[in-house]
Parts: sequence; structure tokens; C-alpha cells
Amino acid sequence: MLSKTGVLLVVDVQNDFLPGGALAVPEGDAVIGPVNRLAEIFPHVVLTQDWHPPGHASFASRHPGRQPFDTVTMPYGEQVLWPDHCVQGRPGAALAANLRAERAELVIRKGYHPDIDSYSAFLEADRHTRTGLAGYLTERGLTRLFVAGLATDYCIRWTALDARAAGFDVTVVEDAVRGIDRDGTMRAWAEMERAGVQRASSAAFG
Ligand code: VGL
Ligand code: ZN
Repeated sequence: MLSKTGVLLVVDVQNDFLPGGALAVPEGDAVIGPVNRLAEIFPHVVLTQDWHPPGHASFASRHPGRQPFDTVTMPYGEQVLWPDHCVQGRPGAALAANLRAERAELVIRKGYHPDIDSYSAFLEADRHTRTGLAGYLTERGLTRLFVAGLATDYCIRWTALDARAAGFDVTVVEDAVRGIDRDGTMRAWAEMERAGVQRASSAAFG
């Protein structure tokens, strides 16, 4: 399974998404064990980091009268509003201290445009602005993606769907992801399955 075209894509394992963080994902820290194990054995490892400027358009604090988890309409469509999180250079944006991913060959940051969110590691929320990741992977011949990290119903979902649309072979490592919302996570799995995203347990590797 671990052919040299395989790459582990570790999405947003950052302090703000872990217990005690600004946008804590329930059991978010449970992904770290399997991710660490996979990051040792995969031929290639790439990380993403949610990386917002202060006052980012996805922050509820930027929208008077709105609360986190409200939805607003942005020029590019519907946007869920979040607590301030993963602000560039702040401790909440740092990768989890116990993430053992020093073998990672690339860290791709996303969500840094002040007025555009980006759940996907490939395509920002305007569905037009590209992050460059597809080009990087293609140029290096890394065609089989194994996705882990946070959160199943947002960044994992959008990343996996966009990777499929870009022609990659995609597997989500089910015990190495966690979601924010239970129903949203169920819908995300159904949607990913319809798009041809495969699902595997980390026990299937190495
Ligand atoms: C994420 C909400 C806002 C994620 C990032 O990593 O899934 N979710 N920003
Ligand atoms: Zn974010």
C-alpha cells in the first residue's frame, strides 16, 4: 500500500483545534497517536496549517451582532463564522507540540487571505483561488493521498473532495480524523464516499 507515490497529508493538527483550544474539536487529540505512527512510515508527508491574519473574515468577532457558528453570506457564498482561531504566529496556530512530523517535506498554509476562508488544502472558499498544492504533488509524482487530521466535516471533507476533483486517488484514515459536529461529520463521510474517496484504518499500514 505504501508505494512511493503515496503521501500522508496531515491537516490542521494545531493547538486551537485540540482540547482547550479556541475551536476545539471533540477528541481532536485522539488523532495524534495514529498520525505520529503513520508519519514515521509513509514515504512522503505533507502538513497543512490553518493560518489566518488577525480579524480574518471567518471570525465572528469581525461581524457585529453575530455569534460563532452563525452563517453569513460572503461575496463567494455561505460562510460559517468561527471563534478567532489559528491566528498567524500565535500559540493557537502552532502545530501540536506532540505531533511527530519532522519528516514532513512541505507545510502548506491556508486561509491567509483576509477576506477568503479556506477549508480545503487545494482550493479556497471562493472556489477559484488555488493554494498550489495540486501542482506541487503532481510535479513530484505524488498521486495517492492519505488524509488525516482535523476536522472531518470541514477541512478534511473539502480537502478530500477537491483532491478527488483534481484527479488524485484519495483515502481518508478513519481513526486519524475527528469532526466538529456529529451530523455534519456523518454527511461528510457520505459525501466523500459518493465522490470515490476511500476509507481505511491506520492499522492497515505498516
Ligand atoms: C477548520 C473551521 C475553521 C478545520 C478550519 O481545520 O476544519 N474548521 N477553520
Ligand atoms: Zn480556520
